[in-house]
Amino acid sequence: MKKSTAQAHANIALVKYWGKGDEKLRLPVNSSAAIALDNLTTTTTVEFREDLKEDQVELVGEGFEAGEVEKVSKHLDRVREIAKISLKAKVISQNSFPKAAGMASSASGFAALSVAAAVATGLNLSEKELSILARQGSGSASRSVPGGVSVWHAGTSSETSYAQRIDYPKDWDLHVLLVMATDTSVKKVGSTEGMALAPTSPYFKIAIEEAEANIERLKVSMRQNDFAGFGRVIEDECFRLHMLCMTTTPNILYWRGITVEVFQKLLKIRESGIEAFFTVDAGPHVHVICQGKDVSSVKTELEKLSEIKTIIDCAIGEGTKLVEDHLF
Ligand code: 2P0
Repeated sequence: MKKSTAQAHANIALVKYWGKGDEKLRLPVNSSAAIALDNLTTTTTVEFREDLKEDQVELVGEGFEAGEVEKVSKHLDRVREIAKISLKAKVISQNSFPKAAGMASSASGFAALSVAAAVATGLNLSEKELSILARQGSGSASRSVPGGVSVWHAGTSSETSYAQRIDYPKDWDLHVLLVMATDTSVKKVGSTEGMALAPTSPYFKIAIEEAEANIERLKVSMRQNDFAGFGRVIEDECFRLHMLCMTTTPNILYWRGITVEVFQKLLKIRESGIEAFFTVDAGPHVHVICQGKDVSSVKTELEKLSEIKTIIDCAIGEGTKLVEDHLF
């Protein structure tokens, strides 16, 4: 069996995934859309070997958290089942970004693992099949397989729930600024745990309809080269996700004071004609979507807020690909 290494980018959702129709298969309750981030990568090397009695799994640097090694092994089982092999694997993975960056590494992690493991067994899966495989490890990983700007079709079965790239206006030089606040001392509710509560919100059903409508609005804004319209959908989606979180039992509040301060600063920046839009995932940090020409003015303004620690500028990342430099 050959040793294979894949590199995947993290992604940030424009239309959010928050709720599963099928927990085991990770079928989402609604379609979602995302941008892959070029600066945030996970590189993973996989080799299936005769001499191993158990999977040997390592995350360079910070190490895995409780339960993560089992999730990786379970994902390798999915690949073993497709490839019809029983060999255990050695896996080494490395993130280009620290956990403190506030970005989950499960999307890039399971996308890189899926591609590296599939190729290591000799399987020749299509991008669609790889997206379906990655989705079962972590839902958002389905979108890191195609990369670029992608839509994950909710689908009605495992075979119909996958992500693919969509076109956007060529002259949109899309950038995402990851705005990291100093104070993140908020009770952590992980995404998997948080989204399991979504059906307890009285607004759950309407939120699903709203998400599907927002996928369409997003596509229309891109077809019509309407960047302001694109931004409106992104901010509506930010509020849709957090409205859901705030109205579950128990309620989840991911925002901190600084989260709202950044929103207000961006609204002010927009008054001067700069098109920069906010979104927030399952945490307190704001992500700003703007165009390359406006990155430095937006950064300069946001850095004036004393509670901002650092701002990471990302352009659009590619899809998950094989690389030659193995980690072992
Ligand atoms: C998203 N998030 O669309 C949403 C918005 C976080 C907030 O997808 O349970 O780690 O592994 O399928 O993919 C994070 O959820 O969840 C996520 P699982 P995942 O990006």
